[in-house]
Amino acid sequence: MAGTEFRVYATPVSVYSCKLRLALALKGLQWREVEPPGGYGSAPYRAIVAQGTVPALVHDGAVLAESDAIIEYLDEIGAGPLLLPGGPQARARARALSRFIDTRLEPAVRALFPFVGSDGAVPEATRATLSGQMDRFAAIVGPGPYLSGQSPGLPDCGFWAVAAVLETLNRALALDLAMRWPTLAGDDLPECADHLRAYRTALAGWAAARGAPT
Ligand SMILES: N[C@@H](CCC(=O)N[C@@H](CS)C(=O)NCC(=O)O)C(=O)O
Repeated sequence: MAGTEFRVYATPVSVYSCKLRLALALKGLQWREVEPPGGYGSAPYRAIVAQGTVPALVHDGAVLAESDAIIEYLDEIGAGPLLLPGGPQARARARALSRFIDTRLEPAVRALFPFVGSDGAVPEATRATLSGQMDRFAAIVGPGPYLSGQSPGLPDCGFWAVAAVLETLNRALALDLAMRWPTLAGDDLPECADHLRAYRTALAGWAAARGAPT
């Protein structure tokens, strides 16, 4: 990949930005990270990235959005080690886990954001939805040691980012949820540990700015 720059639009607190950072780090790539001009969703940013979401990747004349699509693109152009396993069934399972994390688990976690620093208690229904999705997630995880099998991959990146958010919310909202994860932690991988540490610091700053315990 010599000579081709990877420019990433991302923000410090965005869970999907963290997911992409972990994928880039696992791939051993260098990238230049910039914040979206005017913030995500702004007109100046949408002039560059039509979706208005972070993360986005600018590479070789293309502007790509959606974390899964970006990570699969990096696999397909041969950038660093593959983050999807070999074999159609294993790949389908890894993609299904990643979709579950992005479309079921993460939204159930995100539903707690409005309560951070607010006087209102988390409604029992919101909490029940989250613990239900955590149970379903635990039920679909394979034998490991990583979500994607023998080596860390696409679903691990998304999961480690969401787990960091959940740990922050658990403290900020005193949820008392059991934080036991079914597979190995990204913190044990030297290439991911610093990114996860920086992400947790950003999340703690976000919670503290809202007056919540960190
Ligand atoms: N499915 C997208 C989700 C990206 C996303 O929703 N990112 C949030 C920040 S974590 C965002 O850009 N929100 C602004 C918006 O939806 O307009 C992905 O995987 O990249």
